[in-house]
Amino acid sequence: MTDAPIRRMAGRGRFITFEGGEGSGKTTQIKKLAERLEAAKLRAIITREPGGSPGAEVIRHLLLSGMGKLLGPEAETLLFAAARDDHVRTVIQPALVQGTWVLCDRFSDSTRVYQGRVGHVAAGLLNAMERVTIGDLKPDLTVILDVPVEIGLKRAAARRGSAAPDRFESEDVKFHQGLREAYREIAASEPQRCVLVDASADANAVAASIWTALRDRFFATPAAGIASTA
Ligand code: T5A
Repeated sequence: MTDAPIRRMAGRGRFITFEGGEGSGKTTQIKKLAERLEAAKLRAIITREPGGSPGAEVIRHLLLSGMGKLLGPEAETLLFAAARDDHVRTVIQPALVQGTWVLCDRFSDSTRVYQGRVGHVAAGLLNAMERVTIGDLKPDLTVILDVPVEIGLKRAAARRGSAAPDRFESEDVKFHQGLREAYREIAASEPQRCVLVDASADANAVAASIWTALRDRFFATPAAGIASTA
């Protein structure tokens, strides 16, 4: 595919988050996008949640092992928030300030969906946690990968091989269906920030849709903050 001229952008880097249910292909697509940005001579880092910084990776281990679940939904939510706080302060914000693009595998929408919508943690607690951990930091673009639950779970199982399913993969199909619906609702309610991408297609077709969304938002017009031709 030929791209419209990609131009270097001045100032703060762009913050792009990837969301979706289990096995929706976030990791695969983030790598493809990073390669594409690198080819366009834009500096980008890949990171993830929970985790992404040394402190947050320790908490990730606790959460995915199921330890957080034993503490109850509110305490588990606080652990996600503690990990996010460290990740935002030590990795995401410094990179954005330096003009680096940040591609993040899951962010606050995951908490809204997994702990809030499906896990029934009260909105008041989620709002308070967001104020503390992310403040005004909103993704410039959130790519929501939408795939039927059975396809996503099959992909996740194939990738996992003989390893045991983690804390969330082991939830029932109704839980995963709820995740999908909640993500679709977020995409519909925040079209400025979110793009819903059909992730059941092959990986290169999905990557092409994501690139089109990026191009339209960030590279199409001088008003989008373009400084000079790369
Ligand atoms: N969580 C996270 C919360 O509950 N609250 C929070 O606030 C946060 C931040 C993290 C878990 O934590 C929860 C959500 C999660 O359950 P994780 O290990 O990081 O867990 O796992 P996930 O984010 O769910 O990611 P997965 O690794 O399961 O899946 P991905 O990254 O979406 O998918 P990917 O790219 O690894 O692909 C899976 C397999 O499918 C193939 C790949 O090759 C791979 O084998 N694949 C495709 N096959 C066919 N067609 C395509 N288009 C394909 N794309 C990928």
